[in-house]
Amino acid sequence: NSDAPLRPTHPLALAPVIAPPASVDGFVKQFLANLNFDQGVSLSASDANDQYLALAGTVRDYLMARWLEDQTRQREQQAKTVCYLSAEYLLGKQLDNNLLAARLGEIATEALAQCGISMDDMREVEVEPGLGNGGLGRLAACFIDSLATMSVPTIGYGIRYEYGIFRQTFVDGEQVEQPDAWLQMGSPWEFPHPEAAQTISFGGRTETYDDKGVTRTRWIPDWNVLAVPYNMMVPGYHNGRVNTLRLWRAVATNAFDLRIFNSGDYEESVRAQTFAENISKVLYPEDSTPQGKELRLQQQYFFVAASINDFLDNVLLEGFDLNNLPDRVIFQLNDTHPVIAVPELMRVLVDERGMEWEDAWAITQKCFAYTCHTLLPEALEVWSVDLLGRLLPRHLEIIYRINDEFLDEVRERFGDDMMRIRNMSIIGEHPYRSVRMAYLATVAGAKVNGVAELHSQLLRDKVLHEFAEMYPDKFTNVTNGVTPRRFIRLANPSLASLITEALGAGWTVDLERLRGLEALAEDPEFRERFAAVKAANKRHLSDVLQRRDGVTIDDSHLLDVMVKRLHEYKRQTLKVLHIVTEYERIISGTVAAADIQPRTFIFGAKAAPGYAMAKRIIHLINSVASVVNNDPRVEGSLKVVFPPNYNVTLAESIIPAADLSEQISLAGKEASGTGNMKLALNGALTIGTDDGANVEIRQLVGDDNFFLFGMTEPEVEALWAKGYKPADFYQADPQLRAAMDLIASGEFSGGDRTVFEPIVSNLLYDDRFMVLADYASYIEAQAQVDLAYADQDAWTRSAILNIARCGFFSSDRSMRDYLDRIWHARPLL
Ligand code: GPQ
Repeated sequence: NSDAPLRPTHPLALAPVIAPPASVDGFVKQFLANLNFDQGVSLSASDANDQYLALAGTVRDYLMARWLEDQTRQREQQAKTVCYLSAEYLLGKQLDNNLLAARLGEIATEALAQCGISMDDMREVEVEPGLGNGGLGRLAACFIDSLATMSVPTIGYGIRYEYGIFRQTFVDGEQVEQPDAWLQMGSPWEFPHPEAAQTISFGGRTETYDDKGVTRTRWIPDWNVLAVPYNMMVPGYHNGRVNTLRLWRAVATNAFDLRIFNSGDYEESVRAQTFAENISKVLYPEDSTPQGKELRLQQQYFFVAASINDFLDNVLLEGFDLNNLPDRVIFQLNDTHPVIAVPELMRVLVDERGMEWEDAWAITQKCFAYTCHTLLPEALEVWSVDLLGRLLPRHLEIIYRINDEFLDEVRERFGDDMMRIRNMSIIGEHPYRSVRMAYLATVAGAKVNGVAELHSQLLRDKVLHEFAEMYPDKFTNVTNGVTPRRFIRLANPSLASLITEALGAGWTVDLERLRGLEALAEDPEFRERFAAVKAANKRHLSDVLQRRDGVTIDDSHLLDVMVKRLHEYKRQTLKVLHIVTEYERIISGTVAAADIQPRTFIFGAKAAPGYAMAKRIIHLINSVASVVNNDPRVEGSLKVVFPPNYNVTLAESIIPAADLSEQISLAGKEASGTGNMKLALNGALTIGTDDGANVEIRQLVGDDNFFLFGMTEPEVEALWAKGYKPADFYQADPQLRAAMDLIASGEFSGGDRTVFEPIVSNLLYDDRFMVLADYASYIEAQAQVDLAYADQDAWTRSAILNIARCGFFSSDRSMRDYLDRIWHARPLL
């Protein structure tokens, strides 16, 4: 009978999955097959991009068997799955990472060589997917790497932006943004699955109806889009596991209207398509300042609705009892961007799956946990009730009901305290009625965590103190971490070899083993070898910058590094004031150029395109650079380098070369920082305030190996309370006055005093982030840096101790903390 399924007869068809042989020969064959059959070119006719795409395809082929096996294993075991919901994943390049995970590095390099291709050329061709802004997005990428390495069943859910973070260029020292067309030359690491698309609805209204005597609500939306999943492999390091990153692309439900097209109105015929596809068109380039844009709310709902429904429809087995959902999944909310997932899960459970409200709410409260990444009040996302109600009317109703019941609970607990009710309400009334997404996440989440000890403390004591009073057990801390695979093993291969030689290879997955370097810090020969690695990394950075931007750096200089998004609270202006101070001291004759420790200052920073002050500060840095670098009086003593378009790839060259790590935010403003961890783990000493994870870094490395300066958070508060007048600091400190006056004089702007006047007057008369108050202390700490660096051998010892004592900052440890304190999930067998 023709309906009977065909039984496989070929032996290969009986194997679960197939993988090419892990040999140079096997690799060559697979590579050439990809080049011929997938790229459609012969080796002799291929260009570097063809070769790169075929190479990526080959690496994929090796990982494929493990990926498919893991999918089967995860389906069979039905273990609790971590669903990480994040609007950003700042992945960095994939080729080296995946070669390393699959232990294919040497085989692939040799195989390519046999085909006359250099691996370095392939690395150059790859474009990094910049699907995130900064720390928050890079953290998500480190976390999924660690979860795969720890065999934890995980799905990373996010958005496949067609354009990632803008490419930064400088024109006359000012930032100009170019679109990041990262998909243009092909994207070999992703697998689209149009057959698994989800339909995502928007707008319309709600209505009640009678369902066998029960009144129920339904949502009648008025437009929808398709969410098409693009899967990427997330290979674990040397453990044969491959998890999935599933990014959603928006596609129109009806491609275009043929009737209108045929009538000749081509623009109108594709209007719906353009409209729908705009949803995943571009990453919002704001960092720590959400812009209340309608399209952004569309993006947020789009990706979380697709993710939740994907999990319920496709990951759960048919007939799964949703009462057991908390045993099967935890949805981790990476900041407030995905928080609209809370009412979405409620809507699905109540309206679509017919669950009672109380039961659905009990389940929902166990399925979500929320990570907050900020302390800046202006960075807490709110959506106007007006917009939310127009775009997602049913979700707004659900939020109102959650809030009503929550406020009843508040009254029950604390009495009819109007002030408290107003403060804690999920709905804010001023300046307009709005939904406070952080409060919704806090009420709905099983746990709320900050990202460093100090940050979590300040969340409990300040930002969310009334919630912490009500739910003390909800609040916890998980200090951030970074993946040692990408940021030590791959970025700093010479250091990695040195460590492996000394301690064995286990440190890559057990970073506390770096403790073993403490003893070696006392060994002069080891110190010498470490110093040689640092010098080689500086020369490598110099080569990279020479090729990229036509600038070089001198490996005899102290390399002073400040790389992070441009933000006033991070205080790049304080760094500029230090540079200008050093410059002024030399040109005024206060010190002889020959008497100072030669330094190269390197900046990397993008400013949000709409953040005028941040862009002006970029202009100032570039202007100071161009004057300092062209003044023969300071030649050989001071150099300022600001390569454009700082990204993960450039970070991987800068961080291993750094001597000094600038972590100089105003205390109480930086939630954690993660660049601070990467730099310390690569043997840079930190100059920093008592802020974010700096606090924990200093505790671990010890005061002798850290340059602390500035006010503490309580001192900052006290100064505010007393009344902060920055101009008083200016008046009282001649050195500060000289530096500020030099900027105000037009020295760095061709005599034009207007260009940087807004920066100067902001510092003098407003200075929200107390740059002037911390200036003297910073300059003093920098003098200590110079003194310390003069003793190269002692400096090297401190650098090694920094590495030895920072194993805590592995994202593997962060993942263990999330698993123990929040997720209660387990590695797969
Ligand atoms: N962070 Cl709220 C971002 O990168 N973007 C954001 O929108 C917010 C926070 C950062 C934060 O500033 C750093 O201190 C953290 O180290 C990082 O998130 C990861 O937690």
